[in-house]
Amino acid sequence: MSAAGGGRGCGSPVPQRAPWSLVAATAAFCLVSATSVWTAGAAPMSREEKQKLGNQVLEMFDHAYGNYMEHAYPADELMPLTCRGRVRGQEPSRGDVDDALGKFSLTLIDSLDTLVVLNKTKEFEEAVRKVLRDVNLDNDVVVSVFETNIRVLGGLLGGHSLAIMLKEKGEYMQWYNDELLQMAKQLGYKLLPAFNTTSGLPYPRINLKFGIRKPEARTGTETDTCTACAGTLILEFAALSRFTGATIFEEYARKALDFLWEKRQRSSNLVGVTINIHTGDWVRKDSGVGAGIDSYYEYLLKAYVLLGDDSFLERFNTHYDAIMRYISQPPLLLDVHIHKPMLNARTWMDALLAFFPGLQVLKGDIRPAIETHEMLYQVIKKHNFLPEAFTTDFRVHWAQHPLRPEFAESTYFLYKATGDPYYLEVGKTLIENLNKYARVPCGFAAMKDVRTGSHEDRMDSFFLAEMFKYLYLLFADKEDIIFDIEDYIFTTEAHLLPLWLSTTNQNISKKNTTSEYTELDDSNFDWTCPNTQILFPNDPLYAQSIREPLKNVVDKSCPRGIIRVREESFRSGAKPPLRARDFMATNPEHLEILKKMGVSLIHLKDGRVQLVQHAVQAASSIDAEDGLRFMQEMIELSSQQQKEQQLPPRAVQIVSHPFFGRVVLTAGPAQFGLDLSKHKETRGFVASSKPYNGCSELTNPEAVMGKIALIQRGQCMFAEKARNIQNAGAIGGIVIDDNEGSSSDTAPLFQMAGDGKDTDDIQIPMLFLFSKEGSIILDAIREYEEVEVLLSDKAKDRDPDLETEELPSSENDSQNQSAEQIVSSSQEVGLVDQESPEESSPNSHPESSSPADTDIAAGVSPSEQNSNPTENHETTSLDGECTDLDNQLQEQSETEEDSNPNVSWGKKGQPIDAILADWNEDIEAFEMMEKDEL
Ligand code: DMJ
Repeated sequence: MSAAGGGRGCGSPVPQRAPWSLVAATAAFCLVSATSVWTAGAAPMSREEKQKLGNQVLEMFDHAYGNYMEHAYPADELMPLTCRGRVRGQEPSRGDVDDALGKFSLTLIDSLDTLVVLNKTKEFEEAVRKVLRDVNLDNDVVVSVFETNIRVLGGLLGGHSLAIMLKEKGEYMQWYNDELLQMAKQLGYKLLPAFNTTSGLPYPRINLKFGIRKPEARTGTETDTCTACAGTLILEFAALSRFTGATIFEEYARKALDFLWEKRQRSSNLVGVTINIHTGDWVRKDSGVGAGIDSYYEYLLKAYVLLGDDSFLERFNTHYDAIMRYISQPPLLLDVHIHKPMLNARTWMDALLAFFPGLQVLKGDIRPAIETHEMLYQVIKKHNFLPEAFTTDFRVHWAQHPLRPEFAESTYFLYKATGDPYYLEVGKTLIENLNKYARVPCGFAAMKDVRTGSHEDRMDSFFLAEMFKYLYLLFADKEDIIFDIEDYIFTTEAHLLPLWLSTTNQNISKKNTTSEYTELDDSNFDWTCPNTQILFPNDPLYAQSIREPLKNVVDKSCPRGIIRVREESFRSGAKPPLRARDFMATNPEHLEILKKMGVSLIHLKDGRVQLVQHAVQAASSIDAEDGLRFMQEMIELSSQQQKEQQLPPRAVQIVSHPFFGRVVLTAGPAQFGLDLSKHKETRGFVASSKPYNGCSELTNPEAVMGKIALIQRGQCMFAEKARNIQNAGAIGGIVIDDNEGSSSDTAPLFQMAGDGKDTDDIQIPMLFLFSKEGSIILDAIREYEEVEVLLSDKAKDRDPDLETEELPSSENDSQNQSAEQIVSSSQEVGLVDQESPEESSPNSHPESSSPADTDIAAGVSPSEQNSNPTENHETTSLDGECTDLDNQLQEQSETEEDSNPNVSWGKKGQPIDAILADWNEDIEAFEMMEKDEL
């Protein structure tokens, strides 16, 4: 293989019409050739250490998969906090995320080929039998076409690919007769009605039983889909066609890709995030490499690798050129507008883009891959995980982390390309963090908030499909895997498809494939697959030398202005457009500019000011676009300001046996009482107050004295409850929602407001839990009587090997914590009035902040002052030097590590057996909870 790759001369242009086999081999060559060339830099990792880490990955997989099989199967996913299956319709809806669940044992199917990669052949054989016996693909459920394709169709095809490989080897799967493939075909036919549009772009959702059109289908009225949703089909559909000889699947997927290509914005060569499936108009005209677009690019390049079709490479290269020109601002990747690509469309990045360095490795463009990966790693080091979204100055924008695998994926590819042991150390950190912060007795729980360390009752199937594969492969040597991984390509869900498919059943009609491409000069191809054997031996410290200047890019970053306008956009001497952060409602010049941009200012009765844009009233189309951007900035600015006025969420950590700090509940803060971000945390046993609503003097003061009182929400002010329990001697209070079934997974958190009077007399900390989280504590009391909790702004580490029972309480801690508050100023906590919480706007998904086209309105603060939110922090301007805040941020990041003292809830020197015994007890406890129907 390497001879083929070397012979091609990867650094030189790709031959005009390369035979597929060379193409595939060369791409694979890019990934493997450098592993042996490392000679200096980060200390090499011994084979023993690598094996140890590989074994750790196996044990973690067993923990996740074993708990799914034992407590959730045949449900689609495991709910690791309540240790039961997630069955659609039986849990409160989580919106779009639930569209992946089709009552088809999703996690089992998504895990099939992981079992083989991890050398669990026997388990694979059993799993395949279970799929064939139990899985029904004909349920009356509306599912996402995209998710069903990548997870279920991909999972079945990956399983089939490895089943036939094993069968051929002669030991396992001898009974196998393409049954998974038959299921895949059945599913493929079920998805086809989604393509019944004039554009050929698929509807985003389909009913597995009733398809699209029938009234029972409850879908088919959608008009929009995301680019990735329509553009991430070709690998699975082509594999299905080539495995079965039924050409229709590949034809449909090609048609959708052709349409997207035709619709690219012709001057920028970028695509938007969402598109109208009937008209082909771009609905969202922002463009990046993360949410909504990501795997469209991935599939263009991989379709070329798998199918050997040059048109896919040409398209990919055209887009890649545009990405590197407009979106890539190393080490950042920032969304831009497709029509005005010099303008950034956002001030934050989403976690999905972490796959991009891996794709760049496949492309052969190693330098920017190293840079972006390094930046992402620093964000991870700061927060233990990659938050769903983070700002250009590396603050948390959206704090959730559903155990996404993209960063591990890129780490694996970068290690393969560079052979730099640094990436093994990165992988080791990922393993440690997963075990330390996400591991719960019944699996691994997604992070609800990376800042507090609180969990969400969720373990997505991609965690098993992807994370364990990439982590295991990172540490594995060739002989650790029972087949040659280089004979396969990874789908976006890390399912394995054999490269030999490219020569099988090639008679697919390509009549729709456009032949009209942008003229490409050869320099486009220079980036394709450089010969890493030439690159790295000459400079074995290559990767390190690229990382070095970025060493402190996250910690030393200055908070930035809202959106950067590139110099080019006003190079001609024209005035830079008015930025939202500079806008002053008292400045006549600014008002004049607003008018030109078609933006009018409305003074509302309550003193607030509203901005409305009517694009048609703008002086010119350029002014209209400036106005649109201004409005988007203003919307972002005002939501940022709102967030900054809100208190961050808090954590309630159950620290007594058998939880030992491993279960962390997301809690809403109070606007009164002890501020947990400024003071050390409060730890104590819990006791229910009587009366339970806490609305009058307690009748059981002896029970709550010195304890944390549990009070039910409702019937009086939060402050009144706090006073009553404080008078009874409680050291803290937890208000539990009386609205049965409510949960922080499905409802936006809020903060408890005071009673409109002076609340300085309330000295104890008060936190709010939704009913589901509250029940976990109430059930624990029923089961164990003595339940101790920790109320804090951030969960403490829970490494069972450490023994400290005492909590950190140095002055440093409180200083660090207040610095943290500044860092975490963009929170997703809504405001509440005293009695009935005002529903705050739900957490916005990275995909959901959509720039409107016209007639958009933004509310701004009543102040007629400069609206720059950074002024709140006396901080810096766009490119200014770091000021006080930066120093605080730096101090904070330096001391944060010191103040992270690995406090454990385990007993001194607890042997592994004891820990396992504890965990078994935990599982039993959770089973009890399950019976109680949390
Ligand atoms: C996976 O399901 C796939 O990788 C998809 O392309 C996007 N990301 C999720 C996991 O984060």
